[in-house]
Amino acid sequence: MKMLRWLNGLACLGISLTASATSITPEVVASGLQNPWALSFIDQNQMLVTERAGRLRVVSTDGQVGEPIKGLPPIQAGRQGGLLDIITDQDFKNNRRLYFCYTAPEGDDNNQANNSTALASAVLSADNRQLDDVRVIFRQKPTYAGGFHFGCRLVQQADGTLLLGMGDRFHLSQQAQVLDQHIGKVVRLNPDGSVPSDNPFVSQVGVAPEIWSYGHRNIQGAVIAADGTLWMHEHGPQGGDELNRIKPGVNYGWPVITYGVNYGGSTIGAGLTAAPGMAQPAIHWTPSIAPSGMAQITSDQYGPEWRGNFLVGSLKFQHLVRLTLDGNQVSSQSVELPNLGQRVRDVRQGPDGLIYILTDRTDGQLIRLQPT
Ligand SMILES: [Ca+2]
Repeated sequence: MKMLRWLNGLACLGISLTASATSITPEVVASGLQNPWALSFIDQNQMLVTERAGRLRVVSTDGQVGEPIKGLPPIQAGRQGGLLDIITDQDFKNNRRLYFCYTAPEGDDNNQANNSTALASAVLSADNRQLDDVRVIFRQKPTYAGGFHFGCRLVQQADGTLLLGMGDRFHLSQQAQVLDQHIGKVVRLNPDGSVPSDNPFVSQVGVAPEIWSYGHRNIQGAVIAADGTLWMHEHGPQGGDELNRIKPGVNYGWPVITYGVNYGGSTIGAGLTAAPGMAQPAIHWTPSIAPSGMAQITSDQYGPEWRGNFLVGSLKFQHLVRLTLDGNQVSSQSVELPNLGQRVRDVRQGPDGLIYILTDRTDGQLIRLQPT
């Protein structure tokens, strides 16, 4: 029934559902991960995996799960918050540096009610057991006493700059349109946390210089495509989940325009779906799929039909959505792993060209997608 409604929702968008010649089989690599949130490979056979409760482990492609890595900063885990995304520096092989975002208590006191999304960098010890030189390089301002909408997806561009997508803290949605702080924003930072001189608002008085784009609700997936374009998806309220191509200085509209409605069905604001000066999404989903995690397939492992496609995890429908892009538009989408039966939290391509996903439950799994 749910699926039927979802398919009807897609039909309303006029986007065709394609049948796929490729089929994939999920292969469980590791189990027993507690609400794993993100993975990032550190070599051919090993990856870092975050657990939302505040642990970081090395997991290998043959299924070995390492002990928690020491040296994480104070993390306020609870509700949607905790240790969230992680990526390795583009020069990780030489500098062992990584970046992670998480829910940080205000100050360093973990008893503080106020918290915010923070971004830290650290160096992973040669034996993979310890984080050294841990530096908190950014904190979302203002802090807030809440447990929802931390966003927290992170990518590094070829120029080394970091892009962090955040959320609106659920109760602060109006501030996504206010530019003197970081609620509902994407920010761009140098690896040391300083502000790049070519950020779109650096010369504007009264605007937070870290801002790259704004008007976001809760960003849960980010990819830099092979052509260098940046894409992020975000949760809508009831309906109206979006995938956007992210460009500097652009207003993505939340909460002024949205294809969703309030929980319960009332309209949001004036009930607008479009307005001057506000970007339209590349695709939107009603009912919500609750996207989480996203990867572009750049390998040939799944054949030419899938090469270049995006794979988006769905928390709600417990499957993957495969998107074919045509420039700035999505030309088709299809459901993959319809019988997975687990909430998909993260989706990444490994060095072997295969896709790895994490599932969100207390006995979460690392799953490799084998082409068949
Ligand atoms: Ca939008």
